[in-house]
Parts: sequence; structure tokens; C-alpha cells
Amino acid sequence: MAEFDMNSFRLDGKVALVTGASDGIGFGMACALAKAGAKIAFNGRSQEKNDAAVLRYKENGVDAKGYVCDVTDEASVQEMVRQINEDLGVIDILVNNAGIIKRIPMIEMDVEDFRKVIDTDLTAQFICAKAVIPGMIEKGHGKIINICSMMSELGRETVSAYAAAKGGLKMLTRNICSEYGAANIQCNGIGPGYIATKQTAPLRERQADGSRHPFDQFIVSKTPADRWGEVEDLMGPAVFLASDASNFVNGHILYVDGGILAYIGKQP
Ligand code: NAP
Ligand code: GCO
Repeated sequence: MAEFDMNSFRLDGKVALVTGASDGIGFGMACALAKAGAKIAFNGRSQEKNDAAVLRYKENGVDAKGYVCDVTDEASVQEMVRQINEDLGVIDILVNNAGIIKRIPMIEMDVEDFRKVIDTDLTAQFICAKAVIPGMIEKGHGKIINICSMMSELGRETVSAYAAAKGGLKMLTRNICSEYGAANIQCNGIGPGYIATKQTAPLRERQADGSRHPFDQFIVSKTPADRWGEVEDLMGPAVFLASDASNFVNGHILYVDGGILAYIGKQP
């Protein structure tokens, strides 16, 4: 039997685009890909936030290149991908991370808000994948990682649009795998559990009396690991799915949730 090569986890010489990575989960995953050897491109919607992020990357020993681009705008994404191919080389790894949430009870939600979430959390992932796949086919390999959610599997009050988008993203992941697996492109998802970032900050806010937010207590009680996830928890999974170590893993959603999906919940 051939010996296992630990270097199959390395990403030396690979070019990675991580969308929405000026902060949060994207920033953490991009740092991890860089530590494994990849050249990093990231985007966000504001030049100011990108500039601040480039400095934070530097502080973390990462030389990342930022692009101003709204992932819902196909022409802008096509132009960004063309520019990255020119600046850093043809993209090997796409992490579709950019996303938004709107927590509004469904019957109070304007259709424009619903569409905005679907546009950002589902259509944009199609736009970005469509922009990089031709280069990957030409290169003979590619890795696409879609950042899914607990809401790819579960619903809850107020997140109808987000759950619809993240459920759709799970199926887009399987479809990209089905359509381009033969071109040696692996498309997988990461489904983070509840991770402490600015997206979930309102769910962790202290109450006026200093006590913990009821949702904070609820989610920890639903998590066998007994804590919120941290950005760092997603680093290893991202490197694995971006690397040759996962070359026969395709169309899979890797839930990184401290066990939430395995657990029926505490008896009251
Ligand atoms: P975050 O801190 O709010 O980061 C989201 C990033 O997406 C921001 O940097 C934002 O950048 C960018 N973005 C939003 N819309 C964009 C657009 N149209 N074009 C370009 N960039 C855009 O949230 P996060 O918690 O790190 O979440 C990252 C991803 O993980 C999201 O897809 C989210 O749904 C998913 N997720 C999060 C959790 C969690 O518990 N936190 C759990 C499961 C899944 P700018 O504002 O600078 O443009
Ligand atoms: C919410 C949360 C979630 C998480 C995450 C879970 O309001 O329930 O924001 O949707 O952010 O996606 O995996």
C-alpha cells in the first residue's frame, strides 16, 4: 500500500479566493488556507474595510490581496476573477463565504428583504462558482467550498429566507459536484454551528440586568460541546476540503457544529 503523505494537506502554490473575508469566519478560514501555503484573494464591499483587513492579515503573517466586489453583481464578480487570475494566478480554491441574515417573522417580511437574502446567500454562490469553474476545468482541478449552515437542515422562527437560501446552497453544492466531478472539481459545503461572530452578536447580547441572552443559553444547551463555536473551529475543516487530502470527497456537507445535529436536546 502507498504511504500516506501528510503534505497532501498542504496548499503550496494554490490560489484561493475567499469571499466576504474582511472579517469573521471568512477571515479565519483565509488565514488558515494561507498558513497551509495558499495565496489569498478576498473581497468585501468597502475599500475602507478591505484596507483594514489587509493590515489585520499582515498582523497574522498573511499577505492577502483585497478586491472591492459585491458578490451579487455578476459583471463585478467576473471582473474580479479576471483580475485575480492576472494578479495571483488562476484560482484553484473558491470559498463561497459571504452571506447575510435577516431575522424577521415570515409574514412580516417584505419580499424585497427575502429576495436580498436569496440573492446574497444563494444566487451569489452560483455567480462566483460559474466565474471560476472554466479556469478550474482548464487547470484540470478545482475546489469549491460553500459555507452552509445549521439552517441547511433545520428551521427556526424568523429565518425563512436564510434557511431557504442555505438549504438551496446545500443542493447547489451537490449539483456542482454532479456536473463537474468528472472535471476533477470537488464541491463541498461546510455547515458551521453557532459561531461567535458579528452575525450572531445580537443573539449573545447581555440583557439589561446583566444576565445572558435567552438564545445564548438555549444554543449552548443544544450543543453537546457546551459552548459557542469559534472562528478557529472552522480552520482545519477548510484546509482539509481545500486540499488534495479530500480529493475523493465530493458533494458532502461537513457540519462543524459541536454536535448540534446529532443531539435531541436536554430533558427539561
Ligand atoms: P459576518 O461577520 O457578518 O461576515 C459576512 C461577510 O460577508 C462580511 O465580511 C461582509 O463583508 C460579506 N458580505 C456580505 N454581503 C456581501 C456581498 N453582497 N458582497 C460581498 N461581501 C459580502 O458573518 P460570519 O458569521 O463570519 O458569516 C460568514 C458566513 O458563514 C456567512 O455565509 C454565514 O451565513 C455563514 N454562517 C455563519 C454562522 C455563524 O454562526 N456566525 C453559522 C453558519 C453559517 P462586507 O460587509 O465588508 O461587504
Ligand atoms: C440564527 C443564526 C444562524 C446562524 C448559523 C447557524 O439566527 O439562527 O444566525 O442562522 O448564524 O447559520 O448555523
